[in-house]
Amino acid sequence: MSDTSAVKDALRRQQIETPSWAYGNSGTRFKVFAQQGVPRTPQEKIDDAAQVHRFTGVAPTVAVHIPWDKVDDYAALAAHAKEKGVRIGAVNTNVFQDDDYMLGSVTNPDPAIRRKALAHLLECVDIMDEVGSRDLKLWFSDGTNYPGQDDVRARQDRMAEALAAVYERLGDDQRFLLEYKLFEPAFYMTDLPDWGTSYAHCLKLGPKAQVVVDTGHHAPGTNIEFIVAFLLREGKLGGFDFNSRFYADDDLMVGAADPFQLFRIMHEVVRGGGYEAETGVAFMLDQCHNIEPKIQGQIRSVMNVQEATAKALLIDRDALSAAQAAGDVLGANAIFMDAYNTDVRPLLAELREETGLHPDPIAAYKASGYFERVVAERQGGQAAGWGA
Ligand code: PSV
Ligand code: MN
Repeated sequence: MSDTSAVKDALRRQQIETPSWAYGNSGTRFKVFAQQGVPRTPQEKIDDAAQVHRFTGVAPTVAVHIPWDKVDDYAALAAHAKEKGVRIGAVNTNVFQDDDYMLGSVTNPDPAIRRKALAHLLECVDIMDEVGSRDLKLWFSDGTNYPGQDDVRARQDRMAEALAAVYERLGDDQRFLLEYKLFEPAFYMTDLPDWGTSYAHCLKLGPKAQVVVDTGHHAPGTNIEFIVAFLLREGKLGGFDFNSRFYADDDLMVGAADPFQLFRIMHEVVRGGGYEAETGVAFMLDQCHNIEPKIQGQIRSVMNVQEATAKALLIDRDALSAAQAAGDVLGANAIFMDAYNTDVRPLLAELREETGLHPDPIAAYKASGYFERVVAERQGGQAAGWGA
């Protein structure tokens, strides 16, 4: 096993970003269930995110989503976050909820709609300037439902044109993270369906264009850790949108459906140097808590990422390399599994206590009375949710 104090040092440096939309009401196309105490404003979402950081100590940033988190004064929003002990992280764009985007946003056959979509993306870079954000996260729902519906190649040209315009606008310390998704809401063809397509667009543009791996956006059975290893090797892994899935893009809590996959991913991250701050890999959550309490759901998810990371850090790398070089198939696998099967909860509890935190973040959060307080306070107004 690796040196425990080195593992602890590495875990102390970990930063996991939570998404503002995870604190609002969410659901499926069938029903959005309203929960008690849900934030009504971007400020209240930040307040909730600050609780996750308060009890885990490793979630210092919160991603925003425009226009769901639209405010008149973004500098004031950033100041609010600072006051609560967190910062604004990635700015997420939204070119999927306007009627105009029925046939696509930046790939729409209508140039006026393409211009509108691009204007939104550029506006989001203005917001990044105001809140001091490094990352613009681009997810496009663009695609087609029927063969022959539009010219696939022309849509790639339009995508490339929009991405180049956004790239041009980025400041020296800014970058965009380009997401891909196999399907949904488009059911025949998605304009950025896989990592290879995102990678090809990013490669053409330069170092400020990076690929983001949303763990829910692949075909079942896809070897996501291979994608991670490859992108890291190419210097093109911008970050993760963590969540877990049983079937499609389920947006369930990361590490809930397949903790072993999360461990395998974190192993490739550690192996490829992606855990080092200078590589700039952003560890973000992109989840919806449809039926479970939201702040607790985020805390649980952060802990799941920590546990997978701790296990990955515990892999005896020297012994693994030696077994691999010797062609010792079972020996290498045993070293790998040994780390996975280690119960890292005591180590993480100890680490939290060393940093002045309660060893059990969920218990501490529950005992804090925060939930009861916001349930009482957040009366009236419009609870945040999809489209709000
Ligand atoms: C839609 O699939 C999605 O989950 C994308 O992954 C984005 O990152 C997220 O919504 C927020 O726009
Ligand atoms: Mn995502």
